[in-house]
Amino acid sequence: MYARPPRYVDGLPRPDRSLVMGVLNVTPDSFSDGGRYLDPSLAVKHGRQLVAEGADLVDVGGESTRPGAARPGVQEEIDRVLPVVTALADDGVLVSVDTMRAAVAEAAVRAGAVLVNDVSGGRADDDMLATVARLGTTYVLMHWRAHSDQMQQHTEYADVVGDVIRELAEQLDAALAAGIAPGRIAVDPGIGFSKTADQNWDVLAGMERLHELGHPVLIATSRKRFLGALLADETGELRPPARREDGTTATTALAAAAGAWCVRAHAVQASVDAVRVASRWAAGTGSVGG
Ligand code: PMM
Repeated sequence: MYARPPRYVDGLPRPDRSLVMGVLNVTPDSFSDGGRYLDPSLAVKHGRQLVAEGADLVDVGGESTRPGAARPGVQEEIDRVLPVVTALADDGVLVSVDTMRAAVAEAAVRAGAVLVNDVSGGRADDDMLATVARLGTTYVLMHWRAHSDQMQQHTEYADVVGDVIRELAEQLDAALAAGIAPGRIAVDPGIGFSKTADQNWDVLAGMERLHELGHPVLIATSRKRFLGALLADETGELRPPARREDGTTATTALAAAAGAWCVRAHAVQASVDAVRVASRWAAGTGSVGG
């Protein structure tokens, strides 16, 4: 059993359960919701819906990170996310911005975002860590080896959990050296990023070891391909993203039980229910055992 890391990230809510971050991709090509919310008014409406279902945070992204995806220009990414971040933040929603770019992070934080969710953990843009430090915002630092068009060519590990922890520790050192406050950093092993399906399962099975890093842990499994592969039909056809929801609810509950600080999900209500169940299960009534 590994020591639990700090349960909270400074500046964010502290419920007695894992937080739930709702996914809002303002992209033409994300694997699950790509193209549905490119119109800002539809995106804002969906963001409000995620909050109504219980999302603690809404994660607005303007770049698809699915394997092989092409990158938008910086201005294009800003133009996608900014109206949505602004409208939701003006409503009082806690908005996180899913970006690898310092300029996008800065524009979003100035428009009211409270968290920068960087799937490259500071590795894609040399200005990111200093920018986050200067803005004084909270930061999700994910394990990352390469951009989406290359990432599945970087899946060699001696011991996937140990290697992810070591590489995350290096990224954390850089973030702290850049001046980001330790209490404002969460870590994420990057399920599906430079990992095969089996490696994703190994990381999840070893998730409690991530607590060694001493930072709250975010786990994002929602509708990902490794669930589609597990739940493939008898011909080997992957289960499509929209039908990976029950599998996602299961991984969410298990991640919460293993001490995840936050889970990231497309269908928020089921994930909120799952983390509430996990929290209540862990609390018991105090009358069992002895
Ligand atoms: N996965 C996606 C996007 N953003 N952010 C974090 N912190 N961790 C992840 O694993 C992650 C992420 C994949 O794309 P999606 O938005 O279509 O789920």
